[in-house]
Amino acid sequence: KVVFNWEDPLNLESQLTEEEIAIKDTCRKFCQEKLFPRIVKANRNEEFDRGVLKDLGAMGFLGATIQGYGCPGVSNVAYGLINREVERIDSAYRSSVSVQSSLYMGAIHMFGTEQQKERYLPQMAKGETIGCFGLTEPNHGSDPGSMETRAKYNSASKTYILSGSKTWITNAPTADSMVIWAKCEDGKIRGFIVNRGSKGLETPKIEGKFSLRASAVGMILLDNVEVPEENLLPGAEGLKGPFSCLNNARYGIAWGALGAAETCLSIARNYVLDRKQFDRPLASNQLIQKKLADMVTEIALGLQSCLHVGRLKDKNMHSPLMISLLKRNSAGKSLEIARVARDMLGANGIQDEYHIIRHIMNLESVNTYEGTHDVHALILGRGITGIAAF
Ligand code: TGC
Ligand code: FAD
Repeated sequence: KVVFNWEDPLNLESQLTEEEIAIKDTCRKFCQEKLFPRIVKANRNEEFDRGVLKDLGAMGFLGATIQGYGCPGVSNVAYGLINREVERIDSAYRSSVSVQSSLYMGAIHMFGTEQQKERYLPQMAKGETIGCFGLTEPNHGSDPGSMETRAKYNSASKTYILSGSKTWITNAPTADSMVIWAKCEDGKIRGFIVNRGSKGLETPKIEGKFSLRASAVGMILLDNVEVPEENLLPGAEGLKGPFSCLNNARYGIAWGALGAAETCLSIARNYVLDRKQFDRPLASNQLIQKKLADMVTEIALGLQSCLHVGRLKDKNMHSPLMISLLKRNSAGKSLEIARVARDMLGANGIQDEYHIIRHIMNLESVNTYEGTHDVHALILGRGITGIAAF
């Protein structure tokens, strides 16, 4: 007889390979033992810890899908499972994985020269150096195609001069190296590797952030920063450069956000089983049970769709629209699940020792970055109707 397991109601485990199960279990143990004990304090005090990236790197969780350059070359499903385990603890830690793996390392791996890959990827895989990805600007968030950052070629010095500003950049204040997207004189967007220490480069931290408090987010100010021509990523031309990196990061977020929702579900379930009102456990009320049933259903269906697209991705049979559908669904539903879970804990739900309020605050960002919930609706709307509404 098949026993119903509320933590894995559709038996996702049975659809994973032995290697994927081993990666998931190792990652879960690592996250619960090494990351969980740090997070309440890190979030409360707004502390970003470089040691987290080193620890993740030592475990082989950075740039995990890349073959070679010190990376293990695991499946896209395994990458998703890593994101899910890390985000069970906190979206800020998963953000570090997304930015380092999919956005920074992904850009260099997909579009860089052999020399760039050999120089940057192995250190980034170990978490010894930190990368970031500068696309968003103060005046251009959902519409990066209108960016104002410019790159001008100087043939005498064989350098590009970058000027402009980027904002809301994860890891910017601590990054050793940055992938910056800028418009060249021919009007085409290209990617450049800009290293810390470059003259004219500043990366102020954005203060007063009440979401993803365990990650450092900042601006990148480029005042005629000179970069050698060998820092151009030669394989990327036009917006499809940054968007190709975003496809991979958005796919990982789709798994990750559901990990945060699973944590909220589990805390809420334990709470309503323990807590008595009107002389009986909260869990014995129909309203409470319906909420749990809705959460379990959305998480299970969401994970199945992530698994499905992950398998298609491994065969290169996915499309960016599938990923928009997943990212929008997972981020939006996980935020809703976290809010319902918070409500089930009453007043205790707003206290950080119970974790759910932290996940809600984080998921607000997750629902906004890498394309807002509504922008992904518009991407899907264009796919459905053929009409761009943005
Ligand atoms: P559009 O005309 O649609 O496309 C321009 C060119 O790009 C190609 N393209 C894609 N290629 C690969 N993958 C995708 N997903 C692609 N989407 C578009 C497209 O084929 C075209 O190529 P070509 O050769 O014809 O030139 O461009 P648009 O300007 O109309 O775009 C509109 C829209 C809404 C799709 C787009 O701008 C968008 O996605 N906006 C959202 C912005 C966004 O996601 N920003 C993310 C910043 S990074 C971040 O948030 C990191 S958070 C980090 C963390 O996890 O902590
Ligand atoms: P806007 O584009 O100004 O949108 C504001 C509102 O208007 C949203 O609700 C949006 O859905 C809506 N809207 C926009 N256009 C339309 C339209 N045509 N029709 C209907 N509604 C519309 N960026 C990076 O490049 N790198 C990073 O590492 C990075 N990290 C981030 C970390 C955090 C914590 C956060 C919060 C953001 C980060 N971002 C990063 C930026 C992120 O990608 C942008 O915030 C996001 O793309 C939205 O842009 P915006 O904030 O300028 O909002």
